[in-house]
Amino acid sequence: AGWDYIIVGGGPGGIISADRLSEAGKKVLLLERGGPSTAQTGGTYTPPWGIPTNLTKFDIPGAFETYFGDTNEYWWCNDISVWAGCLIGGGGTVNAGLYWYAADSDFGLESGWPAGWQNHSAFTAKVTARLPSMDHPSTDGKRYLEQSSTVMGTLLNTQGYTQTTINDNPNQKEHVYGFSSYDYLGGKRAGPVATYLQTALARKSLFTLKIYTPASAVVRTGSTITGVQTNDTSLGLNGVAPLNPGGRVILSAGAFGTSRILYQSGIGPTDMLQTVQNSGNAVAKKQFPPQAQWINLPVGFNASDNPGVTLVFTHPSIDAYDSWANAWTNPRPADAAQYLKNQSGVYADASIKLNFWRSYVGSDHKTRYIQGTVRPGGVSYAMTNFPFNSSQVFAVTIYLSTGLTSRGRIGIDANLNGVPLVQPYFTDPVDEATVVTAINDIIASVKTVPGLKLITPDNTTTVQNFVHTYSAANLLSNHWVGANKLGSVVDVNTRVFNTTNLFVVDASIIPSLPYGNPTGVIMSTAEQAVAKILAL
Ligand code: 6FA
Repeated sequence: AGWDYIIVGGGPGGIISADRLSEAGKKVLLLERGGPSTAQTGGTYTPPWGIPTNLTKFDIPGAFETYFGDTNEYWWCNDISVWAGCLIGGGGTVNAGLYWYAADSDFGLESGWPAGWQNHSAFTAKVTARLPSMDHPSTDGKRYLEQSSTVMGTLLNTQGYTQTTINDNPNQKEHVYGFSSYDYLGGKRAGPVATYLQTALARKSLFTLKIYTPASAVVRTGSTITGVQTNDTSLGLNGVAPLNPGGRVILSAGAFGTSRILYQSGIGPTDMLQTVQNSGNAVAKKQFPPQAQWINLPVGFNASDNPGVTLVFTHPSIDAYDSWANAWTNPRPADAAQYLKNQSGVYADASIKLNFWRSYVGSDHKTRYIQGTVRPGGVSYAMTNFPFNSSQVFAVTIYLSTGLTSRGRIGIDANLNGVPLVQPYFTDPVDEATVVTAINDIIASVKTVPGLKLITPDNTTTVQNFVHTYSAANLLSNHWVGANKLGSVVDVNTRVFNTTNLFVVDASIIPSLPYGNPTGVIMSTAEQAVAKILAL
């Protein structure tokens, strides 16, 4: 009564792994610490809009901006200090849904990937066949609330950018802009939950999903894993879910979640293992091995996240949509009714309307890309002494993506909460200088667009100082990769070094950030990882 594969974590990495392994005839247990999310998964958090609907906060793209600051935020992991989703679908259920098909350089040797990972296209195609991207998610085929993309497109045209459909040519990220590509289908959030998880669940004899079932550690004898410690005694003696002989465990608990499970299993750098050892948390320490069994690996190092700096503008054409403040509690009645009727209108996509990319060569002669995102609203980013009309506000965030060299470290604090130990932003000053240059380029063209006003940064600061003093909390973009990097913590087949049957398949194995928001690359990575694991 054991399992061929036990997968910990039902985010994009875990769900895709579970589906492909059960498809291959393996007996698979998927453990998810959180509960239902979208209506399809049994979620019931529907909007207080008067009309009966089964569309939850996680189904409705336009609810995205209201995930932050709700009264009952059960979807966020309560023991991780940055935003992370702890429910079915993980971050993929609470993110903005921006979805970029993987480019070749996203898996390139130059991006830190080991040899053997470059032929991603067949795996990327497996993902896009099930989850085509959508740059006009509204079911009537129209785009809504597009004033900010029109204004910003006008500005970018003066700088030699070309408008394209971004996912038609993922390799082209030089001076291009385009409408947001979303992981939404039928005007609703899609992602692995709506697709891969459904085919897995249909394999009733092979696949089992256990929700509200946190795993604290793997159970191991030296280098060999025999099971996973859970809180559910129906899964085995003392809550240990057992592996079949030859079975394997895959950790897909996200950058912070997977790192913590490794520490609590005695795998990681000495200081983190000592933190577990010194903790009074008996549940976390249930499977913690004696020091002679510790496996020293750089779990948590090399962590990376895109630094993002947000500029705030006004333009008379903009409808700031009240900066989304009322989108959940008190929507514009016509927009709410239109969405509930046939999943069309403003609510059929999230707030981000336009995206743009270009490269810069730094003083170190390295090439770095910036990604810009444009959205109506964003009044909370306004730090300004200029008077402004808040109903005409829009925000442009400049992220540093491919080529960013700064790295930080994630880990756990004394309470075993997941935390950044060293912030990953601008540890290399050339990264910071690149963002400053990119912002100066945008600002230089503001005067070419009639009516366009920059309100943040204002005239009390320089761009250099504005960027330099931008807080880590504001730079955060929740795109953590690298903490369990291929080649450092896991081998080329995603197996944790010095173990025989422990694997990691989630964002944390990805060596460096891709061009765009990472889920497209994470999903392709999961497809390729499963193929490698099955081939072992
Ligand atoms: N990525 C994009 O591509 N586009 C976006 O628009 C985008 N936006 C956001 C965003 O707005 C926010 C607020 C956040 C938090 C992330 C965003 N991202 C975006 C990033 C993207 O969602 C993540 O990179 C992606 O979800 C990472 O996928 P992974 O599979 O690596 O990991 P997850 O954190 O998604 O899932 C881990 C799962 O494991 C969760 O379901 C969690 O509940 C579960 N888990 C954790 N610890 C566990 C344990 N001990 N036992 C059992 N389950 C556990």
